[in-house]
Amino acid sequence: MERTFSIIKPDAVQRNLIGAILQRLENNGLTVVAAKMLHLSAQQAEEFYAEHKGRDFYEPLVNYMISGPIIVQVLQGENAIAKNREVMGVTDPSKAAQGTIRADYALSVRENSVHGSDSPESAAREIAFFFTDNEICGRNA
Ligand code: RTP
Ligand code: MG
Repeated sequence: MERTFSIIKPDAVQRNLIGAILQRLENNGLTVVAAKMLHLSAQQAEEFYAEHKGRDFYEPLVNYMISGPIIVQVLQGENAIAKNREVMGVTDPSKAAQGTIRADYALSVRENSVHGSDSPESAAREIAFFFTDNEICGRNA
């Protein structure tokens, strides 16, 4: 069992897609073991995406991520990190495989509906960024 960190981003929350996205994740063997809704501050968004600081898309990305509430969650399952990325589809929805969340729901490369950790190291960092151990309800991964 593995854990990964997932965000349902502002564009999806705003369009009432929380349920549709969770359905996709759950249908693919991912179980929600922690979740909350919050509205990021600019400082939190800048820190969360610090790895992209200096890239041309960094500032618009931060502004988008603070444009409305998001759902942050911990998903657990077999190969959860790779499975979540597979169900999400690639960053650019026009290049995402058919049937993926981004192909079906994302609006643009930036407003792409979901986030998923890309490695065990980023999953650990991102989970700890938003959750304490006792907020995570699954069995130990
Ligand atoms: P994420 O981290 O959100 O799961 O997405 P990702 O790995 O597929 O994409 P990443 O390269 O980490 O970029 C983080 C987020 O920045 C926005 N972005 N905009 N060219 C652009 O305008 C651009 N490129 C990336 C997206 O919201 C992307 O998910
Ligand atoms: Mg990424």
